[in-house]
Amino acid sequence: MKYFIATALTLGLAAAAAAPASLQKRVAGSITLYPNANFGGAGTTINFNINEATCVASTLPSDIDNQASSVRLSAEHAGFNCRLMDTQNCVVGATGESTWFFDVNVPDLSNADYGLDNRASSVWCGPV
Ligand SMILES: [Ca+2]
Repeated sequence: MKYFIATALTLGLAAAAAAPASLQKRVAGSITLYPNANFGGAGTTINFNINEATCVASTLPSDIDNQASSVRLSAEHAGFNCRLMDTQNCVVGATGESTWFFDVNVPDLSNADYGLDNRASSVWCGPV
């Protein structure tokens, strides 16, 4: 009986030691910001390959900064979510506002659920 318990413990420890690498989430995707609602106008795409919550765009190019009215993800419900901040560097605080975390396309950022039309200046994404 002792032999079996020791074996089980050994196997258990081996599995635990291997767990961090095998459980680590890494997700690759992209988010595209459009200047008009319903994905209208020339999109600006931000690609990412991340294993934790990351400010994937601390600033935005001048042709989309404070102009985004809709956003499309590389895939919906695909193991990551994003949020848009109205500040640079993904700062959310007393003066910073942001959208909710979303893992779906948002055709109209003026919708009350998001309320960040023409205001996004940085983008945060993370695995879920
Ligand atoms: Ca706009």
